[in-house]
Amino acid sequence: MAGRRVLVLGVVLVVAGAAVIAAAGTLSPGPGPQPGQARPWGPIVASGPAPGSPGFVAGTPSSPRIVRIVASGALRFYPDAATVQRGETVTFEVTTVGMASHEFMVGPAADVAGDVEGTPEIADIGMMQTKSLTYTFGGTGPFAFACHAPGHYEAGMRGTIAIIG
Ligand SMILES: [Cu+2]
Repeated sequence: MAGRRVLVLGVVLVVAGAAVIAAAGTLSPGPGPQPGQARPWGPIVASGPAPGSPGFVAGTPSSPRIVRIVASGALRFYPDAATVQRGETVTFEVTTVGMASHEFMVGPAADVAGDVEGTPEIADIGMMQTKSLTYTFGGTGPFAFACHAPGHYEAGMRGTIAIIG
C-alpha cells in the first residue's frame, strides 16, 4: 500500500513538472529591465558606461545617475566601491537583503568614518526595502559610504568612492 502511494505521488510530480515546463515554454522573454527601473532582486548590473568610459553620461541634479547598492545580512555592501565623476550627482538606490536593517551614509570620508552629525544618510532601511539618497560630489574627495547601525561599521560595512575628472 505504501509503495503504491509513493508511485502515485511520483506520477503526480512528473505531471506537475511537465505542466511547469509546458507553461515556461509559452512565456515570452519580456522587454527586460528599462533604464532607471529598480531591479532589487536581479544581478547587479551597470546602468550604463562607467565614469571614464566612452559614452559615459555624468549625472546632474535634474537627471542623477543611478547607482545600485545591496546592503547584505553579512554586513557588507555590494559593491563596496564606486567611481564617480567630479561634480556629478548620483542617486544611490540601496536595497537591504537579509534579516538586518541598515543605514546608508555618504559624504566626505572623514565625516562618514566619524558618523558626523549632518552627513547625508538614509537612517533606516528595513528588511527587503529599497531607499534612495541623492548626493552631488563636489571637490576631489576622498568620499566614502557606510552603515552606522550598531556594530556594522566596525564589522566592515563601508565602501569607498573614487573621484575621476
Ligand atoms: Cu548595516
